[in-house]
Amino acid sequence: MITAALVHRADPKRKGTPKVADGQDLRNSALEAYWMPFTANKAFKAQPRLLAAAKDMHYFTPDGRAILDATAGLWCVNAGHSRETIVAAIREAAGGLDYAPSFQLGHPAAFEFAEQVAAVLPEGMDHVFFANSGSEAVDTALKIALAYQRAIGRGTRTRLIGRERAYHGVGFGGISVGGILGNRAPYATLLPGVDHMRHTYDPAQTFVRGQPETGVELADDLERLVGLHGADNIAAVIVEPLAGSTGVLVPPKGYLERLRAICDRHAILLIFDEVITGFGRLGAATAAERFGVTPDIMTLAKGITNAAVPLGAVGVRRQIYDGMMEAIASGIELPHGYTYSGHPLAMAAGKATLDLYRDEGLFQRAAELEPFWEAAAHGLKGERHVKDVRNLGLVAAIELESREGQAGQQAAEVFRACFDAGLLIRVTGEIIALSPPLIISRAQIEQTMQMIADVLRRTP
Ligand code: PXG
Repeated sequence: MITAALVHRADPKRKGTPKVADGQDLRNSALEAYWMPFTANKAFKAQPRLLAAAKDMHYFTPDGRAILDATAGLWCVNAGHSRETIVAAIREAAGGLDYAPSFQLGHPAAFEFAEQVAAVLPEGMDHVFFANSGSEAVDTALKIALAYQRAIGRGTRTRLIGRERAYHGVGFGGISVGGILGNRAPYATLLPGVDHMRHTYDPAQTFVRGQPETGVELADDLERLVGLHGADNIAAVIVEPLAGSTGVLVPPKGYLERLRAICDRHAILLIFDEVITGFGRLGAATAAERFGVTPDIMTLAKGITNAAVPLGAVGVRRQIYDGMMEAIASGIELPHGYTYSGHPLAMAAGKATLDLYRDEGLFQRAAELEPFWEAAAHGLKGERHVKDVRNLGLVAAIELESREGQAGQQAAEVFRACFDAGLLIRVTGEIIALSPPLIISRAQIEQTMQMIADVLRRTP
C-alpha cells in the first residue's frame, strides 16, 4: 500500500504495520517533504486524506473505501478512471519511444495527435501547439496573440484583457489576466498592460437553469475598455466560456456571441480558455461548438488525455498560423516551446482518449444526461443552507449561505463530511462545484445529490 511505503521510507525506525485508515495515523514527518499545491499544508498534514487507486466512477482510499467521484478528479477525468485502452496506450508508448526531443525533431504520434485534436475543434481551427498543462497553454496562447499581432504589423497591440473572477492557471500570464484576488495578491505587480472586464454573475438571479436570460450587456464592458485603452492597443481578450474554478458562472444568453462581435469590430483576438469546457464537459467537443461561437485561439488541457498524462494544447485558427508563417520569412517563427511539448506518452494517452470519447459517444452522452443532471441538481433547492444552484452541461454549482463571520467554513465542512460518507465533491469558497466523469449513471447522479442533501441536513 502506498501509505505504508510512505511511512516506512520516511521513518525506517518505525516498527510494525502502520495503521492507515484514512491516513489518520500517519505521522506528520512522513508527509513533510511534499509541499502540496493549493492546499493548507499544516491542516492537511495534521489530518490527511489519501487516495490509493481509482477505477471508472470511483476512487479508493488506502483502506479500500470507495469514494464516488463527482468531480472527475479536478474536472479532468472525463471518461472515468484508469480506462484500459488509455493505460495500454501509455504502456506501449513508454516501452517504444520514451522521449523524443521536441525542438527541430518530431515523432509521428505528435503530428497524428495534432491532426486528431484539430478534427474535433471548430471549423477553421486547424493548428495545434502542445504544452504540458492548462497554465502553460494559457501562457502560450497569450504569447501567440502578442507575437501574431506584432508579426502582421500591429505591434501597438500589446494589451491583454481578462475578466474578474477568471481562473487561467498559475503562470504569470495566467494570473495577470485572471481575476481571483487570492491567486494574484501575493505576487506583486504581475504583467503590465492588463485590464479586466466585469464577471457575468448576477446574484439577483438565483436558481437559474442553464444560461441566464439576462446579462448579455455585460459583454459591452469590452467596449468600455476599448474606449479607455483604444482598440489599436489591445491584442486579445481571454475568457472561460463557462467560468469553472471560481464557482461555475454560466454565460448569459447571447454574451459570448456579443463578445465575438465586439472583437471582430475592433480586430481584437478572442481566446477561449477551454481547459475545463473542452472534451465533452458541456455536451459537445468544445464550448465553442456548443455555443456556436468560434474563438481565434483556444486553450485545452485536462480532458485531452483524460488526465492520465499531463498535457496542455493551444488550438489556433488557420489565419493566425498562416499569418505567422508568411510574416516571418525564415527561422523560428515562434520562439516558444517546452522540453516536453508533444511528449510521446501524452500523445499516446491523448490518442487513446479521443478514440474512447468517440467510440463511447461520451460528448453525446453528456448532452443527453444534461436535463436529468439539471433536474437532480436543482432538486437541492430548499435544502438547508442552499442559496443558489447553477448548471450547464455536466457541471453544477451549489452555493451555500456562509455562517456568520466564517466565510468558506460551511462548504469546507460539507466537503469533509461528503468525503467521509464516500463522495468526492469540490468546494471553492461557499460553492460546491460538481463535474462528474461523463460516464456517470443516472443512479449515481441521484446518489450524488442525495448524499449532498443528507450531509447538508446534518450540517449545523
Ligand atoms: N484554465 C482554466 C480555465 C482552468 O480551469 C487552468 C487554466 C490551469 O490548468 P493547469 O493544468 O495548469 O492546472 C485551469 C485549471 C478547481 C480546479 O477545483 C480548477 C483547475 C485546476 C485545479 C483545480 O476548480 N483548473
